[in-house]
Amino acid sequence: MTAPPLAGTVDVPSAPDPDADTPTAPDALRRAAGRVLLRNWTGASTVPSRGLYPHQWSWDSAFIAIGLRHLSVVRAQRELESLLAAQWGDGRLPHIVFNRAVPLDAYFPSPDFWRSSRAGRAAGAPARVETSGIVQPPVHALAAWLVHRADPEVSRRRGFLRRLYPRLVNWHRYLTRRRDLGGHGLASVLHPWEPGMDNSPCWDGPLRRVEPAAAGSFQRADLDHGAAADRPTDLDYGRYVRLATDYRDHGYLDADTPHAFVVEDPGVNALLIASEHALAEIATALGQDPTDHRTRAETLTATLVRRLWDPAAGMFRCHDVIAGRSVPERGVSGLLPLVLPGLPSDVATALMRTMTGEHFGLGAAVRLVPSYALTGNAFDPSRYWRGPAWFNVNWLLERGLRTHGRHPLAAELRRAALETAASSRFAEYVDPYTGEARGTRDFGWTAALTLDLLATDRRAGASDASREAVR
Ligand code: 9WN
Repeated sequence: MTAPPLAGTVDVPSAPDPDADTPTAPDALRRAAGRVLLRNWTGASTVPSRGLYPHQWSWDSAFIAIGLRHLSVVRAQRELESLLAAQWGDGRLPHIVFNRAVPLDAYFPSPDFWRSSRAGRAAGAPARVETSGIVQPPVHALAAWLVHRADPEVSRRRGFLRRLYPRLVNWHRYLTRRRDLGGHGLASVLHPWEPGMDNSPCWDGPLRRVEPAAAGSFQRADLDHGAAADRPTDLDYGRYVRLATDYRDHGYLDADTPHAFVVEDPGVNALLIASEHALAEIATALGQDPTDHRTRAETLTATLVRRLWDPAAGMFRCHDVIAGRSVPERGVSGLLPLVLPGLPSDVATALMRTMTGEHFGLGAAVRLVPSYALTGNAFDPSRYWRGPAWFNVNWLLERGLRTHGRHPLAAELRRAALETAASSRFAEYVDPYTGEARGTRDFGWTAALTLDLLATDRRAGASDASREAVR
């Protein structure tokens, strides 16, 4: 694959020696992370990985922008702008924006599988760029707000929030209106790729209803870059392909597709609420009334707790809408509502107990929170979302711990994430017990969130009074 050209127009610190040893000192780590982001930048956005994921991914871009703001606020703004430029007329933000310079066989499913500009025309797919037709968790308004705060002056001068705000509002409207397929006031996901935790054991039950696409009818590209034992199985892929094909063949129209997979995921909804809080901040900064956003955030939080909280488990559960029952597996998305400031305090306390208890083991069995319960039958420390620890998830939980006042535990988690990012060469994910690298290396959000955690650590260490500022 020919790598798309790098744009050299935005100021980014120069790269350190690529052959240097594991960068442990904060400055060395910062430079090494910056080098990954520099290499993964394509001119308008950042690829998660040059080999395995050579296009722009939706929630990756949000996390990457959060880190990029420490290197170049303009580049961080452009990261989000380029993603939002591919928004569909119905408000959806596609989970992949394809780079036309990349050969079709570099990633599967490629643009000729999704055929968005034709198949998605009725849903308002853009004509000029090819995208996927599904979505990923809505971290974007939160990212936009954090990027703005990094340099409000540059943001104002470029009209950053003013241009993004209506698009972000439409994005949330799509999720709250068209994706409330359960009819209970929460957004549903229609495909295991949508919650971003593709191969979580939480999807095993709901996926059993899906007839897999025939094995020879598609050609995976991921196994060219990753170990088969770390990736989803062919059977899972067959089901992913079937769901995406059915959606495409119904014009990506949510109300018209006979969905075989509909799940309410606590992680997706928690991020929607966190982003709705961010929209309230953005509206205020633009001199507009934030009340609707605040009210929606409160209502969604109450619905999330009412519908997905499992007090006996001490965590949130996914809900299989088609089967009409809660998913018994303990996936880490059930801990993500900890990022919410408006969570009832008994719920927040129970979540933190679960995070540090036998199932997730933080601070005892493991130093980073695994993607699935250590005690679960399907636990596998290496396989995609079935046990390994991911950096974006741990970044969110670190933020949640600070939000709910657990500063020493947050600091420990931060240190563990920083050390592991350094020792794993910014791995995509790691074995939660050993910290050993899994998946691809030089992964975009691992590098970006390293920059953000370094900045948080510096400020948190400065003085107690600075804690508010790091939120
Ligand atoms: C499918 C890009 C993406 C992440 C997801 C992660 C993985 C893709 C894949 O990579 O998913 O979207 O091919 O497996 O699961 O969270 O956004 O980094």
